[in-house]
Amino acid sequence: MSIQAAAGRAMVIRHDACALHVPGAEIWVGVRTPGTEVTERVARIEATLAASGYVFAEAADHSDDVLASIHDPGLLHYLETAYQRWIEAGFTDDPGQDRVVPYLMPTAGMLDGLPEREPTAIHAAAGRWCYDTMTLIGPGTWAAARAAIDVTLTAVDYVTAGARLVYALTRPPGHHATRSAFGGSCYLNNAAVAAQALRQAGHERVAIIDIDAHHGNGTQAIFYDRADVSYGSLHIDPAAGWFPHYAGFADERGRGIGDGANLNIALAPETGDDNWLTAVDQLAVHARDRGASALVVSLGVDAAQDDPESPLRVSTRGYETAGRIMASLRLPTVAVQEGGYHLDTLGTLVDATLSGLGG
Ligand code: SP5
Ligand code: ZN
Repeated sequence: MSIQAAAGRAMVIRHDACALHVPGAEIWVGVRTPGTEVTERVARIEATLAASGYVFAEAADHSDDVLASIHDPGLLHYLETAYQRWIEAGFTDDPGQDRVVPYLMPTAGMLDGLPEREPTAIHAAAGRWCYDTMTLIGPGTWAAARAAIDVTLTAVDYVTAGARLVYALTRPPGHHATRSAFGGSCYLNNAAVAAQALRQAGHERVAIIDIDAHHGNGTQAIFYDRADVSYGSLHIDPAAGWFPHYAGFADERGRGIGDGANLNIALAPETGDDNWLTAVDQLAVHARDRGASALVVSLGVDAAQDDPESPLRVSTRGYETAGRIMASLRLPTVAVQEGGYHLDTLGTLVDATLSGLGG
């Protein structure tokens, strides 16, 4: 493997299959809306980075080893087989639903202590592993999500081989996926897989900094009881009524030996650059204080000015500064793409952040 990228410039890892996920819609408050996590996102980011002269490499196939240590095998098996089961059950014709969508979720309150059984019907299983109605499964969903894991693990390989900064152009995103549940347009947790792979490559302590506009409840949950992988996130305040609503509060600091390894900074609508960057600074200090020797950046750009999914109003220059703040940690870094939905500025925002991260 040759590390061809110029000093200071991120290398980009990609996979054609990340475009195969076509959610088709998001069911939001019961209404079928077009959705914003669209296939075109990757093409837009790729076009901008290619025009800026980044060096690209194709993802290489990787085994399920790391993936299986992050996610419940039941979730992996479900995601791999759900669409085929849905088709075989005939839902495309009757009632006319061509994507896997849950209709019933077995919440803790519903079960009230009963064992969680594997339901027979696929339309019941659809709510066994998924916690919202916005994260649909289509024919290419598994292929794309699994390809994003190969993109992520290939990025880790390059960093392990000595690259300072590698960008994993992942789609679908991952930070809302927990060990055994998916949602928030995420299926498999790419950033968590990156952190775990860096641990297995010999980094005793890994830091994750999540700058996506939303709290990465999945990543937080996966490492909540651990001291070796810290998680820091700045995000739109869930208490102000924003997804994921039930997580992302400042008093969530980790549990047991993980106490203090988790840091949430919740920000008000219309926060803008100054206070957003102050929070990025605090996350960098936290990552340094935890003694990390490698960094994973959950690089969502949906806090941007024009993004339809958040009101944080961060500028392109703000993203570049955020990159520079994180680069000041001087750690080998894997940046993993999360959200970002304003197609016309998506590539520029990612480019700006990577430029800053390049130091
Ligand atoms: C990875 C990531 O950024 N996931 C974000 C998931 C949050 N989606 C919440 C969508 C809420 C409904 N949006 C409909 C907007 C109607 N104006
Ligand atoms: Zn987001």
